[in-house]
Amino acid sequence: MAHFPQNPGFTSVLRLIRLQGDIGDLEIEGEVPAALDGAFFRVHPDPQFAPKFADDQFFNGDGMVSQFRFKNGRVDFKQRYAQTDKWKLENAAGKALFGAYRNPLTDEESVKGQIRGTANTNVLVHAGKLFAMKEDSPCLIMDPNTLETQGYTDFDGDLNISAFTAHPKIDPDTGNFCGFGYSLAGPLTRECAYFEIDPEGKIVRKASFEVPHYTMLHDFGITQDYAVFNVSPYSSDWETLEQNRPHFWYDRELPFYIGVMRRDGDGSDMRWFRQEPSVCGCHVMNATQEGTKVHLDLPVSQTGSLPFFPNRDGTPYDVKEMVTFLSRVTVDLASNEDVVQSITRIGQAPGEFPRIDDRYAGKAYSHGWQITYDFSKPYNGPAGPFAGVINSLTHYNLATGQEESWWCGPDSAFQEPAFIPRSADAAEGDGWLIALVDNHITNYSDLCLFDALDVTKGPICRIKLPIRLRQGLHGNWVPGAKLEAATRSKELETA
Ligand code: V55
Ligand code: FE
Repeated sequence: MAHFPQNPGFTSVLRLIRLQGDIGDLEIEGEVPAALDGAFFRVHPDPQFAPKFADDQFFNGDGMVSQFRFKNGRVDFKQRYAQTDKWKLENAAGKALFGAYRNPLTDEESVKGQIRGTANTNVLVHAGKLFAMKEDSPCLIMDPNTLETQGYTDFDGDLNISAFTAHPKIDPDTGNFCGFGYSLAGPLTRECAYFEIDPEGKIVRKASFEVPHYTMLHDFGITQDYAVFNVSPYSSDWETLEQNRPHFWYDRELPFYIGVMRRDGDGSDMRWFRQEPSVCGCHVMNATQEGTKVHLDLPVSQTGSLPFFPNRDGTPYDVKEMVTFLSRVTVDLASNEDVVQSITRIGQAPGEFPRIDDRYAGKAYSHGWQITYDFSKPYNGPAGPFAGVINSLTHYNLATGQEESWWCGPDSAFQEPAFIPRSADAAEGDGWLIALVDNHITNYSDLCLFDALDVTKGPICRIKLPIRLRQGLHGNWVPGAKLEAATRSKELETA
């Protein structure tokens, strides 16, 4: 029955995994620090059934959530599908019912109007729940200990919006989960919302705004006072959806914008600062405020950086222009002109998947990390998308401008890292970086721990899986105390 497309999106390095299960006491090379108590969660797209269209986008796969639980020097692995409404409907039917990425026109009649989300983009524990997130749909709740799915939530009716972010920020001072939603009035619309959820799970702030053009509003930054957005020249239209072409196209004639609004307002103060000729941004490292200035630090390319969202006019991308360099984009709220003040390169090693010590979200900070492309190094693995290019881990000391990298060797590629503080009150950057290193020759993944401020010495230990996980998107570390609190509150609920 299962005939998956025989093309680079589903074969070789991108072959599907679809494995749910548990492996206790994973094999370890080196020593896992005994004091490390918590879990690393991450997610990858992994279509449950052969897609309706052979050219289906990587971003359309059902979310498969992995949990690596660390305690007493031992690591246990657990992996489950995020059982979205889509997953359940298709599971019952035994086949795909939903069509192309972000295109409801391609769905079967039987599922028209159902939530199309795949929960495949990010996972993070907040208010005792695991939030499994996709930017086109509400927040899916899972149990952070068992990975059982509870279902979509509207936060007791207080967050009645059709789409939730996949790139929240946790305010280190309030513990609030800061997020947004876009395309809220239906496909291709400009309506957006900003919201905050307190540590108990209550909605405490809500604001609305509009983007200058419909776009993929993928990530953002917070500062103490502001929410800071980046709008790239990605957009779409009904003709594109009717013809079932890739949902997003890139039009470099459109401006790039930075949007700044107060976090404590209703959104009516939102200001959009234009940058022409446009550049392209996506993921955010951090945002900071300095007097009347607001900085957004993010990898920036000169043109679209996602090859499966093509140029609107059909011309091929210039590969050199697609490379992303860590940059600081600055706007000045005191200026009367709605233009970006400056874009300055702050990192030399090209890369993506920016991370920080999350205790410094929105604050002046010195340390950032990305997985990076060292084009000078050889690669032994098979050709194809995501193959062998993200081969290094780079630490950027933004205070000194120094950078240090570690190359993972010719057989492997990195997935997104996350930072783990050594202790709750450790200095900024004092701790570990955790990242999957996928070996494309042996087809095993190692979860590696690095000394965050000295990545050059390579992993201090490798936690070895007997399989290779599929290329994923995002994930986060959660301390053990939060997982235990989640267990206790669940026991109370069911007592
Ligand atoms: C991104 C990823 C998505 C998506 C939209 O990295 C944008 C960008 C995994 O899904 O739906
Ligand atoms: Fe992302």
